[in-house]
Amino acid sequence: MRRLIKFLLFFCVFIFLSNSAGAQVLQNFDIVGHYFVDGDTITGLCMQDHYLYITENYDSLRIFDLSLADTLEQIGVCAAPYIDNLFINGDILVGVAFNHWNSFSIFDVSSPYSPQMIFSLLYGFLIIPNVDFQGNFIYLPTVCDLCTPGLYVYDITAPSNPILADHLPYGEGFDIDLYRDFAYETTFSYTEIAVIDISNPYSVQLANIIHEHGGGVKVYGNHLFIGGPIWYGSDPVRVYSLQNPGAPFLKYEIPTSFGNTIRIEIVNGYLFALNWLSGLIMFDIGGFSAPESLGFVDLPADTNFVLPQIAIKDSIIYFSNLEYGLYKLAYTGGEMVNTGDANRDGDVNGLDVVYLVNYFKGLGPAPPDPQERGDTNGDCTFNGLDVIYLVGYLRGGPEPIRGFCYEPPPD
Ligand SMILES: [Ca+2]
Ligand SMILES: [Ca+2]
Repeated sequence: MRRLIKFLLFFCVFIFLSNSAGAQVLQNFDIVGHYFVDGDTITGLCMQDHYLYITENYDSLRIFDLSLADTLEQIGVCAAPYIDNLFINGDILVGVAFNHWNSFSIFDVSSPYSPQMIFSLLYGFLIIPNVDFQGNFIYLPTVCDLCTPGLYVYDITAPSNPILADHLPYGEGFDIDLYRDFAYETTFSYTEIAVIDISNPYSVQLANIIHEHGGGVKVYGNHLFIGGPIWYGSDPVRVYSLQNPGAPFLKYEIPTSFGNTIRIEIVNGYLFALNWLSGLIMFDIGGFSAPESLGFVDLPADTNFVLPQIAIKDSIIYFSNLEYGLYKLAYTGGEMVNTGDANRDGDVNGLDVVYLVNYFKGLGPAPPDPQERGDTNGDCTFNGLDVIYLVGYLRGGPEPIRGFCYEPPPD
């Protein structure tokens, strides 16, 4: 009953805020595409390589190949009932629901031209806002109606037949991210962050509790970023060090102008704080300078309590906005740092390896911004290991990343 009251309150205030927030304000962003505007409902959104995945009208999964054209070129579609958010890991796409009975579904997207729903759980989860993957396990923070809330862990070694590995009946889960042997889970009470030992996915243990507000959560490098939740309009994004992953300590606070950060995405040192009322703020958190706000987008608010998602490639951002469709946004605030592009010619390729090798042999100039463009492994030092990392990337390894290297001055 308490939960029902909370939801009704949530919804009523949402309607009030939705009606009072119709304006569209952008700073350092342009809307360069707007799709599905005729009453279509876009909820889930994610990207992998050059494929964009969305769920539409609570009934279908659509896959687009972004390499084919500037417009959206649909190449695959399948039935996908009641999905609010999408998360992808390799050939496995997981869809989750907030307020529908299809709690979570699994799709095989090994062929993007013919995606298949291979599993769907009609259970009693009321809300699964987020999902994270590690190995063959998925981690679902949940609010439940017909089950006990908390963190559910499924073994998806056989993705069409997920097996419940463990359940930690702690709190009502909101958002989650994983780092090494730990999961960091914010809860629907928004008053604490649970640190959960997941070294044995069949026996996960509560390891620590951070008594602070928590909405969106994201691990980047060896730092944990926590957004201020719904109702906390002025909460900053807090940055915790994960030097000791089981006992994060607060290192820095990034002020936000509109708080309510229910989701955080970070790509190559650029942090996107997604606001509950359908906007986002972009911060530069990479390199050695103090994080700074680069711009924001404030679009018409949703009319339902669904968490927006974004997908980012280069300086293009796709943003799901429920009944207002899918937006394609371009960042116009200047050149974004392309880590690995040591010679700053716009591409990351073998010439950058040559450039770095020459520099370390004393035969050529240092890269412009050596720490930001040359520190390809993001460990906040610039040395020969970065050349090895860059060569690894060009041979199919992980992408170069900018580290969060800022050290706030001592108090
Ligand atoms: Ca280059
Ligand atoms: Ca480095």
